[in-house]
Amino acid sequence: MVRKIALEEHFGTADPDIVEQSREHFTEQTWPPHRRQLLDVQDERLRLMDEAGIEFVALSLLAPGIQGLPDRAQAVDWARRTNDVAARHVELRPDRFAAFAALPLQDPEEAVGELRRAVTELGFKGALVNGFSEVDGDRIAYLDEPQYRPFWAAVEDLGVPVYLHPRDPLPRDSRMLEGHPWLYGSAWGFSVETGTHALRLMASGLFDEHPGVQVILGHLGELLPFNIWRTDHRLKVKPAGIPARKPLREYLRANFHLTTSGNFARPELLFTIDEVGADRVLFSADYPFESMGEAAAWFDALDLDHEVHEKIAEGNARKLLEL
Ligand code: GRE
Ligand code: ZN
Repeated sequence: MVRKIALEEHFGTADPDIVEQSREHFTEQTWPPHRRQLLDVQDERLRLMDEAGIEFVALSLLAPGIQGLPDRAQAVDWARRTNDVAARHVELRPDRFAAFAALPLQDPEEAVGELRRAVTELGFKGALVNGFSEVDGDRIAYLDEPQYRPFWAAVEDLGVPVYLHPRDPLPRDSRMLEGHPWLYGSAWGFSVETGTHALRLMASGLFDEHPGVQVILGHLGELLPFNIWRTDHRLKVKPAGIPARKPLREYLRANFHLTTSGNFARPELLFTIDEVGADRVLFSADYPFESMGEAAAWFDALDLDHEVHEKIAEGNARKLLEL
């Protein structure tokens, strides 16, 4: 068994009642066990980690989490309370758990304050943000927008990574998916939404202004490694006013880390290593939406060079999270 660290592993809380956000991804039969697994941190989760050889996990709130709360005051309150829950779990088992903060990005100043509190007072290792934030009813805000530059400055200053985790696009913005419910969620929509958000970050010039920022993407990079060359290739013909100074592929190779969460496919992994390098690929499962056992059995059996296998299993995570 290969000793591993995992970075996209979710929990939920019943107080505040945010766990119900995940119900829509399951059937009547499959929801109760997944609800139980989201609420559990110290019991079944630790047993499954032991069985899978996952020594250490960075916990994060489920999706869309705080990003899905259009009421600012509620977003601020629930972010604090769910971060306090995560902090208590880490305090009980600091040898097995760390945490990524949930942030009320509906209010950029509050988000910076909560990130600073989480990192400097609670010892969190970064933040996990579930894509765009719903703000005051029907507005949505992406992280490349100018009101978030102070947030990114704080991220760079604190030296912690931000995990850009999927969420679904809103139905009103999704004529492309309309009438085909299977195109929503983790089967497809999550990756298109999140990969597009990541391209917006790259093109915005964010990483020219804050070259120290590191963004983590799950699911082997949300389709980007396979298409980034072509994106740059076509943008040479028509740059369309992009503020970024470099080809986007350079940011993918300098400002992103990619995890194996929910994408347990050998050719795709080898391709991703080839595209961004073995130092930027990290093991993860995506529990409890995915099985830690399945992720680990696939990963452990890979015929990778020993040094590469070890880096992806835990070495890269130790460096990135300063463990
Ligand atoms: C995820 O966290 O990636 C996830 C969900 C819901 C369903 C599937 C899935 O939040 O992978
Ligand atoms: Zn996830």
